[in-house]
Amino acid sequence: MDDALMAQLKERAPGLAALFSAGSKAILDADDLAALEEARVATLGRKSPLVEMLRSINTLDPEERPVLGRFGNIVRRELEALVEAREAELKRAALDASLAGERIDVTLPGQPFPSGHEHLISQTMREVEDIFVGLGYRVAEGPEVELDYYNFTALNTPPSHPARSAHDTFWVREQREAMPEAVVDADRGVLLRTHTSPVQVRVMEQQEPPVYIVCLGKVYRRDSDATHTPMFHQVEGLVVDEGITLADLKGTVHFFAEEFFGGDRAIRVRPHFFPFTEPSIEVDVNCELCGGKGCRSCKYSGWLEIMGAGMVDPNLYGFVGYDAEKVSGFAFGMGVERMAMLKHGIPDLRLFYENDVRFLRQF
Ligand code: 2NM
Repeated sequence: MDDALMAQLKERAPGLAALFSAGSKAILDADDLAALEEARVATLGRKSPLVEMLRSINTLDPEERPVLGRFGNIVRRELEALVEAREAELKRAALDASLAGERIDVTLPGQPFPSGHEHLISQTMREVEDIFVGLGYRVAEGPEVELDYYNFTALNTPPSHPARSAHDTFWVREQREAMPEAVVDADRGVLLRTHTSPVQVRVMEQQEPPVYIVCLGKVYRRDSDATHTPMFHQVEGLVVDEGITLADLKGTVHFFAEEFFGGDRAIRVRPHFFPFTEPSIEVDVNCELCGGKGCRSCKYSGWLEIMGAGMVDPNLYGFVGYDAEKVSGFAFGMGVERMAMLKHGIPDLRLFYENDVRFLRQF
């Protein structure tokens, strides 16, 4: 209400002016919607003095009627406008408050999401692979379900060899099932590869020397106890070129041992036997845990056995069409689980396969 109107109201209807002052104060003082509704009922409700006065206007003195009627309606409209304005104000304040309460800070860091990593066996295979790739070797792959021919026959392993027995090998299809009884063909049997060597045979079949390859992957043997699992991982290497000697093998293994285990390492070789190499050796690396004095890890010998190896038996070249008079080569094989155990001091093979994250996340 503007000042001029207020002055007129005070002069000509002081009672209404007082109602207006009290009503507008109650409306403007309401600090939430419930209080406002209370103030509205008190000033503008059916039983409020203002509305009662307007309802009974014809009972008033005829001279006062026009003045009270006109000013009464003005006061009512003004008060209604005040209620509306105050209601909008309070709703706006309530919305602002709830928006402020619900505000999110998009710059806060999110919920941490734990990320996994490669299994230690995969990491170890990658490490070994990198060392040989650094020396110029290629990585070769082949099937895990393999033919008898590639797994045994072409690797100089005769039918009488114990490794071929159902006691040691997982056969998928036995030799006798593969062919009619009359023409038993030992090479048609199907099995889970017992080593990665068949991959090397397949590579030699496919390409002429020089060959510098490593094969990494799963192999399967019918073993299961504290130190053997039916599936484990192997890395094998093969070099065939002109003029390759045992000295090349020893130099390569020494380089590998220092790269893999770190530091200055010594290796030693002992004679051994494998069907596919002649001569064959076993390779040890000096135990760094005890500095060669002897400890549990090296079984008190000062040496850790890390691989089997040898010069490829010239007989093998006949299976793949290489000229044994022109080329020579070496091959080696190692168990990935064993390498990881030696490098990280892991006491039990089974830890690799229990998938206990308290073990796995240490690596
Ligand atoms: C070993 C030990 C010695 C080997 C031999 C061959 C192949 F295919 F060239 F004949 N591949 N791997 C080999 C030789 C593997 O593992 C203990």
